[in-house]
Amino acid sequence: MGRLGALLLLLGALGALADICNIPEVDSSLVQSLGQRLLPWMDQLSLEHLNPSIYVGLRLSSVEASTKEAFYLHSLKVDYQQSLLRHAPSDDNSDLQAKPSMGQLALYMLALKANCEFIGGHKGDRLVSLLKRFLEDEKRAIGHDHKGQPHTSYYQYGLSILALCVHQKRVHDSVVGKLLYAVEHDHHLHQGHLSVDTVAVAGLAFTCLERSSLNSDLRHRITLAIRTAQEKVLKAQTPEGYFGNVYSTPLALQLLMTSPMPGAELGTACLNARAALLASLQDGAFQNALMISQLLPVLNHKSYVDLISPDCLAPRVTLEPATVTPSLMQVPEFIHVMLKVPSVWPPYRHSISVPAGSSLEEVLMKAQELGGFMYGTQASLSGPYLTSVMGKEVGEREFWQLIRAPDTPLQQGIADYRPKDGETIELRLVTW
Ligand code: B12
Repeated sequence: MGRLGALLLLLGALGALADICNIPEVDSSLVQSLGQRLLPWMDQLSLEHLNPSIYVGLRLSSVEASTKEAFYLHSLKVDYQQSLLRHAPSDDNSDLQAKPSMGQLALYMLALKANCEFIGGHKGDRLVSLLKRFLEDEKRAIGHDHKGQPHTSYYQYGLSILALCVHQKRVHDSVVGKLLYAVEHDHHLHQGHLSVDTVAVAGLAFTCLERSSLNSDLRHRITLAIRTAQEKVLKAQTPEGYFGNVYSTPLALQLLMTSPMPGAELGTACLNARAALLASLQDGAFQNALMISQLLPVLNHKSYVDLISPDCLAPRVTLEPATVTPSLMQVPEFIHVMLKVPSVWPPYRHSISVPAGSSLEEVLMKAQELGGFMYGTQASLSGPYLTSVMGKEVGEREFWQLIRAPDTPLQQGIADYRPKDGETIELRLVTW
């Protein structure tokens, strides 16, 4: 073989290597400290706080919360089964709005499978048919012409197809067809910009369908849509290395890790994302339990698609509660945050003084205490979700967007974001 041949062979080999998204092992103490942050959340056992995503994340990780984990699953089962009774079968759709939502039921089904439990029996059948009913309802909301929107979101739609799929439960081709159409015509998945999280979940759902040979009449479209989803995620890589933003990168990596991509610089892209994630971990960006739960599988080379046949006997390192070093009592330093709500009349604008390190939620509380400001929240798996400001509740497809002036949407919610001194935070009512 001539020199040119050898060179071509080498390039070919390198190209083939670059097709795989491989995340080299990260320091195990880093993974453990992430896992430890979930432990306090696992003591909160009310329906409002129970979070099936935490259980799924831990089971797909390299760490375990020993007895706490089993008790947590038990609590999930008790609460979710009870709420299933409230979802009495009827043709009236009003009860579909009741808690838990379609996406939460889907996550609960993923949690059961993460414990290697197959859905079966009367209770299981009920859960499956409820989720299918939710999907049918959402399919109708999207409509024949695909012009409508699901009541929840395409994210929850994808999550539900994925959850049914890992339990080998088939949904109608027309249900899968709506998600395929959305990925093929991506304006449906935008929320102002492309939602990488949503595309990633859709891609994971399609990968599960492909591997489980479900909806085989759609096989060709499904294979293409996996590729399209991967390409969209890759295209959304930022100069720092994130896919979308830091918090969509875990789900994006879950998708990219599941299928090789010939001809793309997948390997390098994933290595860059890993480096960016590690830097953000050092900066303490991952404090939110839901975010940690989506990241832990990635650090263990796993994705939700692995729930098709999970390895429930894989050894995991037992987490010990973190030792808290008592901090010295210090006189708190105070900062000023300007809080602005221009979309109400009269517009609200006040400087609020809070101890340094306070969360945005603490700023809102302080403003409410001072008078002239009101807000309301709703518990969600990501934490408290801001639903009303100055008595103005969000309408259909509206939300209170959190903005750092002049125009930067926050990447964290009110409980996690800690404003700096002199910052202006605007609460803006927008449609999505
Ligand atoms: C859909 C979605 C939205 C929709 C929700 C409306 C709807 N009907 O679905 C819209 C566009 C309105 C939205 C808004 C926001 N979102 Co959002 N959202 C998502 C997404 C894609 C899926 C959420 C979901 O359905 N989960 C599954 C169901 C089963 O869980 P759930 O808890 O029941 O779902 C509810 C909550 O998630 C809530 N919600 C949605 N986003 C957020 C964000 C926060 C911080 C909280 C507390 C709640 C919340 O709405 C869901 C439906 O009721 C996630 C992606 C992800 N990786 O999780 C991002 C995500 C959770 N959102 C995020 C952010 C930052 C926001 C905003 C704070 C953006 C902003 N600057 O204003 C706002 C919330 C502001 C507020 N009012 O409190 C981040 C959170 C990162 C973090 N550190 O925790 C994520 C991870 C996206 C990302 N990659 O940046 N979001």
